[in-house]
Parts: sequence; structure tokens; C-alpha cells
Amino acid sequence: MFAKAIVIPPGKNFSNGISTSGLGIPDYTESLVQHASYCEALGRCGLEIIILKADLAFPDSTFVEDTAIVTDSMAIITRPGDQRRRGEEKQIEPVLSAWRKIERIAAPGCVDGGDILQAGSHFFIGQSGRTNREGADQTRSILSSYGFTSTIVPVTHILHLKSGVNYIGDETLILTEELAERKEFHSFRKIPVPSQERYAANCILVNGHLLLPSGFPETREKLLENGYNILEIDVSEFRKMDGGLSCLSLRF
Ligand code: CIR
Repeated sequence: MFAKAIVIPPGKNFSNGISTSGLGIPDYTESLVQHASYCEALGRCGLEIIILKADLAFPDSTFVEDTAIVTDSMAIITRPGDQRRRGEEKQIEPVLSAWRKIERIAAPGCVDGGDILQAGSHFFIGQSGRTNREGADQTRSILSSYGFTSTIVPVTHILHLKSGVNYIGDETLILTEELAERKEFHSFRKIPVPSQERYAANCILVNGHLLLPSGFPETREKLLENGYNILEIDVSEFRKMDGGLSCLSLRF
């Protein structure tokens, strides 16, 4: 069960962040409305929301998940893989240190939290354009010293591991068709998303509610058939900046 979530509403210069989506420029007012609905949904899941202020030096800082890996016993402060985002983690560390022992990723290691997927006591660590081998190895070794096991998964064609696969409880992964073939995930029950709905693979289970991006009817139907209690949220403006639902909060 999660008790809290840290969020950062998008700053005025949100549209200056990194984007490869080709989906156009996000509407700032709409992004604030969507962010507020996202927070409201987390509130409905019983979480206390800790809202930090956007720092205009970091237009991508609303994607707060990339700055830390939070477990029950400790938090690892990451070292973001893209230079333009390096420093976002400095705002998060003092906040998390009130609740968790702090560990850190050190140079030359780089890790984005979006590459770190927890499934019970096991972690999958995406080695991607943002998380290098050194960062993945540091993460493995910290996790192992706290009793967690982990597997490194090569990530290609998508930004982060969690852009394509997420753990939704009961030994179940929701994932893209490509990732469903991967041997690393063979022991899990899988809910594949159709290729035209691949964005919906980034959804999160929060205290018995499944937060799902709106606009993905086939995935929604499949999840309903599987008994999930769905809360749909429109995050279209964040998608324009390559962000998914999971990256808008740090839940713990
Ligand atoms: C970036 O490229 O870093 C941001 N525009 C999007 C980050 C999304 N984060 C995530 O999926 N964990």
C-alpha cells in the first residue's frame, strides 16, 4: 500500500522540455488541469499528495519519477541520464530524506527512475538511452544490499523500460507485444496491449485502483475483463512531452 506521492506541477516553460513525440506543443493551461486531475485520482486512492514547486531551470521536472527509486526501506536518488535534467534530483533528496534512508547513484553512473520497475521484491532495471550499464550495476548492488533481487533488461525503441511494461499486482505485467516476447518476463502472467495502444502499457496500480491513460478502449476492456478497478486519466499534454502516467509521481 502507498501512503504518499510527491508531485511537481508543470512549470510555465514545460513545453521547453525534451520531446521526440511529434505530437505538438502541450497546452500549458490544459496540462495544469490534467495534473490536478491526476493528483485528485491519487487522492481518491488514499494518498497524501506532497506538491513541490516547479523550478523553471528544469522544464521536465514534472516527470518526478525519474529522480528517485523509492522502496519500503530506502530511496535511491538517481543521476538523470540526460544532461538537461541533471540537477532535478537535488530538489527531491531533502524531501525523501524525511521518510527514507538515502542512497545515491554516483558518476559516471546514470539512471532514470522510469527505467526501474518493481515487481514485489524483484526489480527490472532497464538499460536504456538514459540508464547506462554503470548506473544499472550501481542500482543492482544497492538493491541487493537491501535484500532485493534484480535483472537488467536492454531497452531499445522506447524511452524508458516503464514506457513499455508495468507491474499491476498478482504476478501480472501489462506490456507491449514486443516486450511480451522477452525471456526476462517469462514467469509472469501477461496482459499485452495492442500496438496502436502501446502508450497504455504505462499505467499504475495504486492501492487497488488501476490508473490508466484515457483513450485506449481495447486495453481498458481487457483490464476490466481481468477485474481491475480502473480510474481513467487524460494525460495527453504530458504524452506530447514523452511522459507517461507513472512518471508524474513518486509513490511510497
Ligand atoms: C524526458 O525526455 O526526460 C521527458 N520529456 C519525459 C520523461 C518521462 N519520464 C518517464 O517516462 N519516466
